[in-house]
Amino acid sequence: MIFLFLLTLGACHAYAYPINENINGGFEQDQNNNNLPDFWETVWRNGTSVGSSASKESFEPIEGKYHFRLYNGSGDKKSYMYALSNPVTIEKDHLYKINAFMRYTLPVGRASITIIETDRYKNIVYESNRSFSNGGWQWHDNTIYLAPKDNTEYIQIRFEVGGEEKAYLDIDKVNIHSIEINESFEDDLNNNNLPDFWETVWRNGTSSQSSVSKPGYEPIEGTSHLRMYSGTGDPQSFVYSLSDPIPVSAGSSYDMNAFMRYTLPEGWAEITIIEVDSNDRVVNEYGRSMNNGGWKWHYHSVLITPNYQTSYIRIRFAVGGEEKAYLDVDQVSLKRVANPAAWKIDIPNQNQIRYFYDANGRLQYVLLTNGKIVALKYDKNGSLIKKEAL
Ligand SMILES: [Ca+2]
Ligand SMILES: [Ca+2]
Ligand SMILES: [Ca+2]
Ligand SMILES: [Ca+2]
Repeated sequence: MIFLFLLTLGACHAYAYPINENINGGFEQDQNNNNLPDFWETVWRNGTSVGSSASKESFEPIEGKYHFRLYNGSGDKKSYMYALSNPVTIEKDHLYKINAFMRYTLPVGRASITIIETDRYKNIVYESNRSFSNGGWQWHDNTIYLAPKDNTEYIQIRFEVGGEEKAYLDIDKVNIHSIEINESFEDDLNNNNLPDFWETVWRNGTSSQSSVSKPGYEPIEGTSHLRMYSGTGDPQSFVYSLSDPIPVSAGSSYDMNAFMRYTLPEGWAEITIIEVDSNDRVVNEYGRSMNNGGWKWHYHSVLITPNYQTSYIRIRFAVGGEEKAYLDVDQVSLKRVANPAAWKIDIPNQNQIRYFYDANGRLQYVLLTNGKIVALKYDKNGSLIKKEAL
C-alpha cells in the first residue's frame, strides 16, 4: 500500500482519560519521609549483590522535582532490584493504556515493566510485561496496553532492573489511562472534524477531493457518524480510517461489529483487523469486504481471536474501487464472545434486541437478534409514519 497523502497529522492523538486514583506516578510525594515515593514502597532485591537501592532522587526528572531510582548493586550481575505499586482498582470492561518514562543504559541487562492483575481476593490472575535494554541513558516513554481479564479487580505495576552489575533504572511520570474507542463517533474534542480515536486517515491512488469527516446524516446512534469518501478522477483510489490501539486479551475472542452504509455497485468497503504485538509489530491482518448495499445501514461483524503475542488491535475501514464511493460507519463495538464456535457472522451475539435512538430520543432503529434492522421514520410532528425492514 502506498501512503501518498496523509489527510491529518493526528496519528498520535490518543483518546484516553487519566484514572481518578492518585498513584503518585510523578514520585513527588513522600509524606512519611522514608525517601521512598509513597504508593511505591514495596521494594526488594533478589540475588546476592551489595549496595542495591530504591530511592526518590532528583537527577533531571521528566516532570516536577523527583523521580524514582532503582539500582541493583554490585557483585552479582544476576541480581534484580524490584519496586511494586500499591493495588489500583480498575473498572470492569474498561481498557487501559499504562505508560512510564524510563531512563536506562543496560547494554547487557534489562529493565522491565510488569502489570500484575489480581482478583478480589488479591490472587494473581495474569501478568503481562515488556522488557527494555540499550537505552543510551535517555528517557523513553514506554507503553503497555491492558485488556483486563474478566475477574480482574486490581492491577499492580512492577518495575525491575538487573542482569548486569550496577544497573540503574530511573522512572518518572507513570500514567494509567482508560481508553474510550469513541464507538459512536460523537466526540471531536480537538475540533478537527475527525472523530477522536479515528484520526489516522489517508488515501492511496490519485483521486481528488477524497475526505474523512463526521457529519450527521441519519446516524444509527447519536448525532454523528464517520463518513469516508474516495473522491473523483480515479476509480482505483481507496480512502482509509484507522483506529488508535485497542487493547485485547490473548485467550479471549471478540465480536467486533459496526453499522455500515454504502451503495457500491462496482467498488467495495472493507473492515480490516490488524493485530499488533507489544513492540508495535504487526502479527496478523484479516477482515472482510462488502458491496451492493443500496445506501442502507447494514450490521456487519468480524470474529477476532487474538494471537498469543497480540497486545492490541487496530480497526481499519476502507472504501473505494469506484469513483465517488461513500462509506458511513456508526456504532462500532467490541464485545467478548463466550463461545467462539457458536459465533455467527452478522448475527448479534446477545439474545437481546437492541434499540437505537435519535437525538430527540425517538426510536430510530431496532436491531433484531437475527441481525435484521428495522428503521422507523417520523413526520415533522414526530408521528411515526413508516416502519421499514432494511
Ligand atoms: Ca517527577
Ligand atoms: Ca514514602
Ligand atoms: Ca453516532
Ligand atoms: Ca477529532
